[in-house]
Amino acid sequence: MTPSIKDITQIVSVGSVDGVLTSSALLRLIGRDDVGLCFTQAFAVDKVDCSKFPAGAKVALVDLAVNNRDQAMTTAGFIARIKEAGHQVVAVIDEHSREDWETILGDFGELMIQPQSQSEGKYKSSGAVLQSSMVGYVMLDGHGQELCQAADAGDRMDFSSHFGGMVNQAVKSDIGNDARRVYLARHFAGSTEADSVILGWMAEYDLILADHDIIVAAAQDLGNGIIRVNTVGRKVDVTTLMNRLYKAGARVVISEGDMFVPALKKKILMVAFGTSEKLDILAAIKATGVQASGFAQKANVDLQDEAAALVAIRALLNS
Ligand SMILES: [Mn+2]
Repeated sequence: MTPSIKDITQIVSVGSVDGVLTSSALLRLIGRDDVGLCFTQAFAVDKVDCSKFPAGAKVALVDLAVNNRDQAMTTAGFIARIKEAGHQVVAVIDEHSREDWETILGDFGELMIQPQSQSEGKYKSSGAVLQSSMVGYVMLDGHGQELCQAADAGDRMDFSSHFGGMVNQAVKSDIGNDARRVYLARHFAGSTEADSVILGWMAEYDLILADHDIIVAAAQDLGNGIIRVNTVGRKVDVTTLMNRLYKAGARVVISEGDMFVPALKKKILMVAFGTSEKLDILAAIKATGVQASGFAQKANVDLQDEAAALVAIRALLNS
């Protein structure tokens, strides 16, 4: 017998707004409250504990891309561990790359919902993959459709929808806290309005936005489109703060703040150079002999190296 959506007993989802809301819509479709739900990231699936799934679980993966950096170690290993533990993957609700999933799974014969590729234009989110896979089933009601649409908008940084706005605020005020994501997905599967717990998390985010206002008001314009901010002692949603500064015209943002350094296992005061442009900031800084970590568009340097790094960045912007 072909398994139905209602047979799913475990969801493993990425913790994006798309992932949370698509999982919520999926829970609504399944319609039971004994479904396991955990959140992860594509590069962290090796940490998912399959022994905590219900016995012989029928597993749906949501918004989970194949980890291209280390396929064999992570995604393929994860799928193998799921099987070894006696579970079965029955749905891959993901828009990142159908081809990558084909490489990992071989074929999609056992899947009731198959992964798609956003590059083909139709599926730009997991919400869209779930919504379109339900055409003909007519099981997704208005509430469920709205969850999928909010998920879809969220993948384009549009959090103006009813559900997207609430989930974005509640998640981003404690970004590493997956228990919030589980609570939100379960809550909105059955309810359209936030409860007092969720309202409290959203209020925390309002405090972060207030801190952003203070930080932006005190920002220094160093010329050449370089803006310097100090985030010390403030709670920040880095992505939102940086986007705000880039939208206001910053080409490079220098951000002084406490940064967690894994090698030292503690936070130290550092300076980050960031850009939204296609510039290799990290290479430019390293070329001057200054020690830097990070990636092309975001380089972290020690406070005492800021001046030297700034010279390199000015030259890069002028070139
Ligand atoms: Mn997505």
